[in-house]
Amino acid sequence: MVAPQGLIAHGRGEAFDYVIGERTMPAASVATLAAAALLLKAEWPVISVNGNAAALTGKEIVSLASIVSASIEVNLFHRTLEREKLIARLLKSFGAKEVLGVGSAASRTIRGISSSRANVDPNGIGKADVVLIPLEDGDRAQALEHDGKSVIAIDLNPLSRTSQVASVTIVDNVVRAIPALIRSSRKMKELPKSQLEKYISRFNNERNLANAVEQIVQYLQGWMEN
Ligand code: PTJ
Repeated sequence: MVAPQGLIAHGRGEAFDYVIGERTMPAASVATLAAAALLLKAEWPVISVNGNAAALTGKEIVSLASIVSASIEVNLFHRTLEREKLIARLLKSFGAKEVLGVGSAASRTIRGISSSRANVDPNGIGKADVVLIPLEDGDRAQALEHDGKSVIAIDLNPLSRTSQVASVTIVDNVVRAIPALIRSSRKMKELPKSQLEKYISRFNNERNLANAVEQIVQYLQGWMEN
């Protein structure tokens, strides 16, 4: 399921996890509330799954999708039909009823994406208004935002292109971020849309990313002093 390059991506993530102290920073918790509100308020929320996300949090992604009524779509950078099928099979084994984006189902092309991540399912990411993209860096987040969608990114690197252009970036490890999103979504599920809107409108991704970097610096300063 995981591309060989996924192992390098994993190591890149681990390096950042060490400098954030392998814990959920306050900035990530703030972003999680905005992300849960966005998912719950969305008309067509979609969770995009790549090899790393499936291997690390496949089970939790299926739970989250059911709580926020999101579709699940496989979308790979290193696309092969074999990997798509393996990932879809894993997600189905965790209870997903439908997994979009496999093979010829990914028949719509999003403009501005240079990789095969541009190919999406017209019934999934193609028509989504909110897309959750865990664990990736690249040009897709910007292209999806240009296509009128709100992107929620989960990325340990607050400086990545994806982190910088998403509507909401959760700077945390997916293995902590998805369970936290599940907890928040469960608590916020019954809130009226006006209340959800407040969580969204009060959130500023640029400011929150600056807070995340500040919290990393504080953590490292504390570490050097001890
Ligand atoms: O399965 P595929 O074919 O779609 O390929 C997926 C990978 C991950 C190989 C592909 O998207 C890729 O090469 O990603 P990058 O460009 O290495 O970016 C991965 C991003 O995820 C980096 O910014 C890492 O910091 C971040 N990251 C890595 N591990 C984690 C993570 N973020 C959150 N949690 C992690 N566990």
